[in-house]
Amino acid sequence: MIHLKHTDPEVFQAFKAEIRRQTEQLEMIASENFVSEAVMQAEGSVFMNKYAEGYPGKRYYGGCKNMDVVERIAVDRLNRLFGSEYANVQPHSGTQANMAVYFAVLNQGDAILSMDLAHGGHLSHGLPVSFSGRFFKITHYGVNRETEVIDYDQVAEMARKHRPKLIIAGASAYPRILDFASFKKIANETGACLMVDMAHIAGLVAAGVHPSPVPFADFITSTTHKTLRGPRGGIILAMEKYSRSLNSQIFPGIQGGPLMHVIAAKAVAFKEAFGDDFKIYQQQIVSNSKALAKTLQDRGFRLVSGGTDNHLLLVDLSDKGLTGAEAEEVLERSGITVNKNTIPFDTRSPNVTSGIRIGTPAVTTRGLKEQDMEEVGSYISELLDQPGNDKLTKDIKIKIRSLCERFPLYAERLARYNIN
Ligand code: DSN
Repeated sequence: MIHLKHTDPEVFQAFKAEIRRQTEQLEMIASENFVSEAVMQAEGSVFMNKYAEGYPGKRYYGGCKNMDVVERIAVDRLNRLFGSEYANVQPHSGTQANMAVYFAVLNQGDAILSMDLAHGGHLSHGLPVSFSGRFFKITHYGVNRETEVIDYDQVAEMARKHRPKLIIAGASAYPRILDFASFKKIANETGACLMVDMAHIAGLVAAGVHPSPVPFADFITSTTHKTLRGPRGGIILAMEKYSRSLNSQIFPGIQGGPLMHVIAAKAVAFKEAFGDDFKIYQQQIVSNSKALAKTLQDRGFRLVSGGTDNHLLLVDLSDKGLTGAEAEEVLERSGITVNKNTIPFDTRSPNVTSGIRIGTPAVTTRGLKEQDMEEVGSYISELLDQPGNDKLTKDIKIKIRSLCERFPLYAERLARYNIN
């Protein structure tokens, strides 16, 4: 980073501070992860210097020979990884991927049935201030008040009543397995298309740790940077019959030039996802999540739906005298990063919330295992049980730092930047 250091010391300082934060704190935001050095090298490369509007073999710029190679590799790997017929690797984000699908299948004012954000859904699935809520008629299904899992009878009932053109399955704060076969049955019965947004669980799906939506969904969208452990970006998978329409909705529909450096990094991440070690990693994410869930439950914390089947858990703090926002702050002070999150039927606003969402993808990348999750779970419970205890905050901060040192991240880089 010698050039950055000399050209722009201010940005270099922020970079150093961020590498220190990522290295010395435990990252437990369910949607975050750490990419490999190879993924970072592909993204921070000359691929970023090129315009390549269009698709391989049909570009609007000269000099795209190497861009074609890299995009074809990414598409081919992605289709092989998930067993899909068609893949588009150009969406800049998950929301762009969702937008392209909506524009391919819907007209303005058409109806979408999707999961309520307050029950674990996503902004781009119809929040009134998102383009999705402004352009389309949205109705939401949610979880059952007792079980806190998706009520497929309610989904079916709502689909029969509202006759959506598109049903969306997928969530950003749902700790249980999604039943894609049931969604498909409902879509078939009511004449809707089915889109699965698998952003959170894409890595689990690739490794066979969560059932695949590919046999059931007309469209699948995802980000590439969560459990899939690639660069920040989006993808679309679909049946071949939608290929022309989706290609043109991405470009020129909603995007210009693809980010070829990101596509190169996506290709590398997809290659990494074929390995046996990636399968073991994904299994470990879930084992770690379950171990953390058990530790917190044993210490008296209530988890939404009573536990987890995937990479995240939602902790209900309603009976702890602490809001989600306060809990996020308390944990951050000791070096544990999580996010406040509404729980189903929350009475507090999304800025305050009654819960926190905790995820294990990033700590599992560092190498933490079940016994380490028990240790982390005990720190979390002590901190949340005694939020005003400054001595405890400091003691646990030291313990978290030493835990992080036991599982070094980008150790080589840290030495190279002479940060210690
Ligand atoms: N913002 C992401 C998350 O944290 O779940 C979803 O896109």
